[in-house]
Amino acid sequence: MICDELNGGGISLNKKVNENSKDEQLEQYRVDDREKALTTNQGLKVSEDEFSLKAGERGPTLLEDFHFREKMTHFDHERIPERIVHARGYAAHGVFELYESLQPYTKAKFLQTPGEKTPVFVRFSTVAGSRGSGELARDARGFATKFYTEEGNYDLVGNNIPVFFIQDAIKFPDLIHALKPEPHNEIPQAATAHDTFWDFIANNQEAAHMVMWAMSDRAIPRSFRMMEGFGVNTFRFVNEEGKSHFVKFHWKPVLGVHSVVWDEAQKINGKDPDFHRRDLYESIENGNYPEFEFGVQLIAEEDEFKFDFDILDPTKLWPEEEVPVKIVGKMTLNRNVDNVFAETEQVAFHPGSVVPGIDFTNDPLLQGRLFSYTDTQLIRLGGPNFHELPINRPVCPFHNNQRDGYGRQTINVGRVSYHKNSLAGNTPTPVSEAEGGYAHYQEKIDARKVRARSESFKDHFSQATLFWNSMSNPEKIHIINAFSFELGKCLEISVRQQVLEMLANIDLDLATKVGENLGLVVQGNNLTSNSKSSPALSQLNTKMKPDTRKIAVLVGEGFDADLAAVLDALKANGTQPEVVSDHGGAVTGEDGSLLPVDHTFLTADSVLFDAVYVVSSQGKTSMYNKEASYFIKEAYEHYKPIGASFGGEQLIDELRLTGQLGVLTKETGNSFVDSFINLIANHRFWDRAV
Ligand code: HDD
Repeated sequence: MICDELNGGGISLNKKVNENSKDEQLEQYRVDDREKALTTNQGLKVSEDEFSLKAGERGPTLLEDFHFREKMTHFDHERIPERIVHARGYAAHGVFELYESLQPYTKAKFLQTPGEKTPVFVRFSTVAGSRGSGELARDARGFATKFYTEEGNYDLVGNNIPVFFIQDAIKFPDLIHALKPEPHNEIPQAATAHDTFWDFIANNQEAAHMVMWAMSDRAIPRSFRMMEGFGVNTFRFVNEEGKSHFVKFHWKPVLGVHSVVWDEAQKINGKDPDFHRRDLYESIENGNYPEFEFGVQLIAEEDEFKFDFDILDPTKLWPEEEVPVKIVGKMTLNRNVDNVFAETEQVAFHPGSVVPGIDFTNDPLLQGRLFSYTDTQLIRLGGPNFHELPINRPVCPFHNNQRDGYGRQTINVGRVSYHKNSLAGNTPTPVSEAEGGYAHYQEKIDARKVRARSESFKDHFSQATLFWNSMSNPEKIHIINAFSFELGKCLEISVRQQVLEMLANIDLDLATKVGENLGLVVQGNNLTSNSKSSPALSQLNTKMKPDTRKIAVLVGEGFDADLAAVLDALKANGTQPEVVSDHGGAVTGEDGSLLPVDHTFLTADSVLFDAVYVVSSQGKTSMYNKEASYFIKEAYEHYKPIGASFGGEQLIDELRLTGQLGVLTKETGNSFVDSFINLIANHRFWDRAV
């Protein structure tokens, strides 16, 4: 489609929407202040910016100092309310490319032609914490994508967990009140490990399924680049013939789904609370563009009732083995934002921003979401014109009779701002469905108005058990430990006991083991008898790749001259070796060559790396050995691959780690690199005895 008009800062005249359209639009708003004269906001050149205007050098500041007043007033108003949920987020620009046409299912233009590229903007987030909270919180992650399509903005506002805590949006304020820090003391920050959250869960057992995900490794991802995304709610595709399919949306990370361990997550929050945003930012800056494949699960309308769960229930997933995920495209994030406030903070998502061919279902959580998102932007972004902010503008023209309001930027010319009219030829005018006008799917409804929940929504445990059954042994241990940690932080024994009884409804063994850790006895029985499992749910079945993994290379003075070749080979295999030593600057090799040091033991820590490579050094000090030993032991306890060569084996031996699972000491040269890369691709060695 050709965008044939310039609309208040829209894209250039007569230009087809392509992958660069959004960037070109944003370019009109970018300002580079470098090498310019300092002015006030009125454009007045300023001669002095160090001192306020005073009555005498030691006298009071004068009210007439308009420069001081403007500067200070602007500063005083620089903050806006943070998002009530998903406050801590980080975003990037990218492009979505379609592989396979979805034309049989939807008429959405950006999903018709293989090879078609659409600009996107993606914001990842944690849910519970404030804007400044640590990013390794045990929490769901938001995964919100704005597609700037030729038919308007389409927002896919999802999470990295495919189900939700509640079935009806009316309970969302209750859930979030229980989840957020407790109101009497505002503790704890960005954590579910407190009484009100678990009291809510135990008394609203529809949360059983999501809480299993939230206590699993999914809630502590290694990277935004290594987690799945899910639209969660059931949406509807409508094709050109008006036929409808139910659809669930998926993002599958090309690098696979990987997590850190809980002890590591807590330490990272202290060592580098920006760990996830730094990872995303640096990956894009280094050209390691994060990639996610786009998939859909489709159910024909006539098959709506063929499943042993209600497909509109947002606490249920559609097992991939029953309803396969059809991969139809790929998103690549290839550009960091220029300004976090202007873009990441001001972006406004809304699951109700759809294009023709994508529609809603009666999923009662989705229905409530359709109200909440616009409402929240009104307070957060200060009025009804947030769609005019550069990051939110569609790349196609928009015309209507809406006018005025705080911060209005568009200058709508003419005197007509109403429909119907004769003075402007009755324009802007609605267009027919055939011409691209959005028409809601004409679902037949024959019902009474009731405040009720469908009987088909009342099984809260079968899929929680399905999730548990699908976990590998190490994943089960992590879940048991997570419940034990979280409930162990609850002060009320009654809350702990109630949750334990809820767990007994999911799996008695799970409940018993958590009970043992808490010193409590399970009273109830296992309600469910679901023996099904879904291999797609286990992270052990994900893709294993070494790409972009960070290796801490522990090097002291006097390293072997052949080290450089090994480091090059590790880089050639897609990993990122970084040199850590006991001092900054460079270390000197036995042949006099210099190796720049990236970090010292003071500024780096094993939790910030995926693997450790230990190299000998003749001039090692006892302090070096102490620091390196701590580094290696901690990496070992976090199940990470460890390699040693050029005499580094000696330290591994002293630590009694030689021959342990995932510890490589016996090989050299190319064989060492190949074996080490395989270990790194394996991510972790869960069966290691620690
Ligand atoms: Fe929501 C933000 C995802 C249920 C109300 N939500 C928000 C964001 C994501 C999600 C990723 C952050 C967007 C951004 O980065 O700016 N929310 C979900 C998912 C849900 C869900 C996957 C379950 C299917 N949300 C949900 C319900 C309600 C809300 C049931 C209320 C009825 N969500 C909001 C909100 C937020 C929001 C209050 C806060 C900031 C914002 O919208 O822009 O409107």
